[in-house]
Amino acid sequence: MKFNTKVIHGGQENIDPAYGAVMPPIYQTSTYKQSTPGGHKGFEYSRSGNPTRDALEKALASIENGKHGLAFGSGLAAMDAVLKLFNPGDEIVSTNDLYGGSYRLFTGIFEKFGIKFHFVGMDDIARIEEKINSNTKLIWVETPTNPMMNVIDIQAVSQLARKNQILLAVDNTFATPYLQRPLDLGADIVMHSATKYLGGHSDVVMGSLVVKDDKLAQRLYYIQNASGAVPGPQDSFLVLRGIKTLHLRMQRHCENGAAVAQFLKDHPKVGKVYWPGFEDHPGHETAKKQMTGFGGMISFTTKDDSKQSAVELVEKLRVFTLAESLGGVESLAGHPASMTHASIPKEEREKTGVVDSLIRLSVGIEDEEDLIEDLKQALG
Ligand code: P1T
Repeated sequence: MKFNTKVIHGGQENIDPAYGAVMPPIYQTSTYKQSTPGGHKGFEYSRSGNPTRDALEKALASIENGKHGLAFGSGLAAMDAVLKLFNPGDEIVSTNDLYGGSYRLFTGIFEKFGIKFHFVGMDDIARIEEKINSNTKLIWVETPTNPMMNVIDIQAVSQLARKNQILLAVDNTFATPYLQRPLDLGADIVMHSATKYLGGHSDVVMGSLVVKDDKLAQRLYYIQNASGAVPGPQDSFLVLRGIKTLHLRMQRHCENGAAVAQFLKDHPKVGKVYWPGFEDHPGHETAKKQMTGFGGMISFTTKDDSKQSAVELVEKLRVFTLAESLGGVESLAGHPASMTHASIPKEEREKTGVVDSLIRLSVGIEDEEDLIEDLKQALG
């Protein structure tokens, strides 16, 4: 099956044996009748498993070319499950530019439990290699990164991980499996904030993991069930529905992203524009190699490099909504330093370019002309 067919049919065989419903019913139930203790029809309690969630998990596995999908109550809950694979004394090498909440989970929660994190710029593989020692258990890659749009060579990192028998996890939230499939490039775990493009309509908070390896899937399933951060059936239904139009939405996100990025680049009141589709973007060649398009996420600075001009700009936007999050049908604008990345100390975030004049756009699927008009009026 090719990708556009998979988003609609992948893992969805025999979805409703009872009546043949084309979409799985929302099994709004916490538990299931047993005929004798332990005698059930595949589900016993909805933390352990629910048919609607199961349909979604199979779809997730299918579109990422994996074997096992696991859904969680949020993207951070999915990451939390990955981190619970490890023990005190274990070390993790992570990209230094990543979602602020991911950084907070690593440093604010798991460091306390004795896991050591190294944050490095992953444009140079040698920097990752420098941090690897016998305690290193995981490399955490986010690509393109949030919000600086750095592109990390998944295949190159996976070769390094394999050589050292370290797991590689890739946060594929920005790219989506429409543009990039990390498991095909050698990653062991692919993670999503399904809140974003997979859900696609800004109406659900959810996370997911997909893996190929049976043993790793079993360990993650154990954590999913034992820790219990699972999504409900209604949300599972919504994300499954969202996935069915992922390919169409992503096409438009990419087209609008390209138009908005070029408009910003040409505008005299704009400073730097970060979008991997530009030939002069340092990760452009890698993006061309591992992605099938450049997406609709763009970050840029204002020309005068001041917080004031950035804040004024986002306040003036009318079609773009000033809000956290990304990946929905509607265009959003954010000020990372005071919103999504406020949990990273100023000194740390400025090292990676998250300065006070930085604005992040999630370009939606509206008419391109309206988006550009809106930016034009806001830039004055
Ligand atoms: O919000 P949640 O579903 O828990 O996902 C966390 C997360 C993980 N990884 C990436 C790359 C993300 O962008 C996010 C969430 N990000 C935002 C809310 C944001 O506006 O950047």
